[in-house]
Amino acid sequence: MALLPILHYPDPRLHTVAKPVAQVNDDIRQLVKDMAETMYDAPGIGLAATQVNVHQQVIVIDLSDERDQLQVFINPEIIWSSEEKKVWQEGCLSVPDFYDEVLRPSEVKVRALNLEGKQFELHADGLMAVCIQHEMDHLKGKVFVEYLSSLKRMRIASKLKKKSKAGVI
Ligand code: K1U
Ligand code: ZN
Repeated sequence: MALLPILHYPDPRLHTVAKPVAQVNDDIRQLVKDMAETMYDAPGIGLAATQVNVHQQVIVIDLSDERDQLQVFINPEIIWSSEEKKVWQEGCLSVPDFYDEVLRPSEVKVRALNLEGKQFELHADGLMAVCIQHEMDHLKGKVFVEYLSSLKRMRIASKLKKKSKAGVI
């Protein structure tokens, strides 16, 4: 297992669009193990492969208090979104120490492959729906700060560049 370095906004590599996984093999299973270790260590509740500079459609999520309920989504697609929308306070391991509100569909149905390459569907609401949409945005090259005003985004980018120069992140 290995801890993978997490890219920080405004790193342009965060805007890379991830490619579908052609085959769920041992390399992908190793990537998932490393991503899970990285997410637990951060700590976070989700992580997309894009954030560790791997541009394949892989997401890990664990919302459990005990940190023992890992959920893996390979080649995820949202096949239904609710009309109803809800605002949630979001954070991001690629935007450390910033949290802000984002409006998204309150429920989604996602189709994906599991670690055995088998297709499954999940109906998600609450934080799970938010987290799936946030992580799927990463796979499309979108960071949650892009939902905020350009002024907020510029301030965040400038603060993170300073922190990065100072070696704080
Ligand atoms: O994608 C990421 O960077 C992970 C991100 C997921 C997320 C959080 C909140 C709303 C939407 C998506 C995080 O995990 S940020 C850290 C965080 O929320 C957290 C960390 C420790 C304990 C509980 C939450
Ligand atoms: Zn994120």
